[in-house]
Amino acid sequence: MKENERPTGLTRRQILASGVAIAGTIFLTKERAAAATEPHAAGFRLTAGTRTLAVNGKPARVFGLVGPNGNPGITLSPGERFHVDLANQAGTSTLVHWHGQLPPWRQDGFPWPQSPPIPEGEIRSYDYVPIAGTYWMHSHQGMQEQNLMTAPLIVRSPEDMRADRQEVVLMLHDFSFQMPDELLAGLTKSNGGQSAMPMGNSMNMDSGSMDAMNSETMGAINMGPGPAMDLNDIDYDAFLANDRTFSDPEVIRTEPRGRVRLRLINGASATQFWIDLGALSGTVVAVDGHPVRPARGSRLPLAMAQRLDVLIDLPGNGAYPIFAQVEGKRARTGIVLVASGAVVSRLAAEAGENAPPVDLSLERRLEAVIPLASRASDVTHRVTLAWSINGEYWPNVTPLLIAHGQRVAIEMVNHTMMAHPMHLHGHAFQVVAINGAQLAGAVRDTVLVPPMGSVTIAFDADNPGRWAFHCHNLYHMMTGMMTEVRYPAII
Ligand SMILES: [Cu+2]
Repeated sequence: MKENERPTGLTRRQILASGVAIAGTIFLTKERAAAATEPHAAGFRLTAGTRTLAVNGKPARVFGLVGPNGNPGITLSPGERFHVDLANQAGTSTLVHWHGQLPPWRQDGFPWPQSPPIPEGEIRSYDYVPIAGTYWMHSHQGMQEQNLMTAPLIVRSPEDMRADRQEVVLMLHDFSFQMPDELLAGLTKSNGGQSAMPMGNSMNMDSGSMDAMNSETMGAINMGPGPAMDLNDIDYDAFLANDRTFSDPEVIRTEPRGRVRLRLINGASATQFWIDLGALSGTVVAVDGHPVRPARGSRLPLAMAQRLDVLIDLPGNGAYPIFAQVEGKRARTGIVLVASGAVVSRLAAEAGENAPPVDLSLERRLEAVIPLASRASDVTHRVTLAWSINGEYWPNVTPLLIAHGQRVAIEMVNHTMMAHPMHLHGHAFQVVAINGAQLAGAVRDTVLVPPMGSVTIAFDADNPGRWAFHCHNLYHMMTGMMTEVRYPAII
């Protein structure tokens, strides 16, 4: 393990005093908070550009989103507006979505005719009141997300500032040296007489035809009795944690018995992970930025686009790897928390056995700290998921029309043997039923709908406009698994 570019042997207070910045690590102090809440006449500068990473010893040209301090993304202090000037220097048009945030719809970063992509060389300004928590940003233009046009978007709460915990952001990616359109073409081409994923047609993808899929290419695993379940559309070259593979992981210095808030972001395009805290145990305190009642665990499922905030109190003066293992595979990535002075031994790039499919075991245990107000739904939309939504493929879709002020429920019924992480733009919803069993679950923005199962979400229609509602598997979205939720404002 190389860590020669990392400061060593410093205590947390020495680091604070020296002003040394450690990548991926932010220490909170009252002074810093005060400085950061001064008004900004101009917006924060966020630059969409390109950069070169070393992946498996080879150079890889990727996109990036770099904030005002030269680090990926944006971190806002309590009370700060999301006042951002997004400069496009990516060499191509782009548009960035502030995933999970609740801006007016024209600022959402989705390529509607009313909010088209930003041409190369131009700047677009955004200004809205953000909601606190662990969020992220990603291009919603073409398949740029796969080429790492993604970054953290952290909005701190006053409680975060008071907590005096070391914040560690861990952002996950899947990486291929192939271009995304080649990966997509590989998925959608004919596969032994069966189309792996139909494009823009009404092919019936019921469980029978799914069972007949080629299990080698689709990564299907047999779950014992019953039909095979499909995982991992793409065979990636690497999995990245904060842009690094597990052969050369980011090493984050902590104090002995340090107190950490781990902000986990699954920014992967088509990969779900199990977060494995190794020898540590953690307490989940927020999902998708929204607080939940504390839930303890050391192995935590993380679907595409979801986030987890986990409090970890280090038990001593050691080196503590945080693993993220790909579902259905032995491949893993991660970072290492290292208390001062501890020796880091080399970590195996693969786990001993395949991880199981990411499931809803954690989702069922979650309970929002601030649930929706108690109220019956005014309308329930039932949508079927089958690589399409209600049998329609984006952009040839019929919008789900709702009305401003309604309590809306959406029951999503999955007719495939693959789980789909469904994301609604511009709203926080509560998970209110899983496979027909009611619960008062988490408030969040992305939820996994299990194979052949169902999930019902509820939300208040309080942010009128046009909102994308889609599967967050990039390849499923690109082949049409997206629709629109639309309602005009009551004036
Ligand atoms: Cu999907």
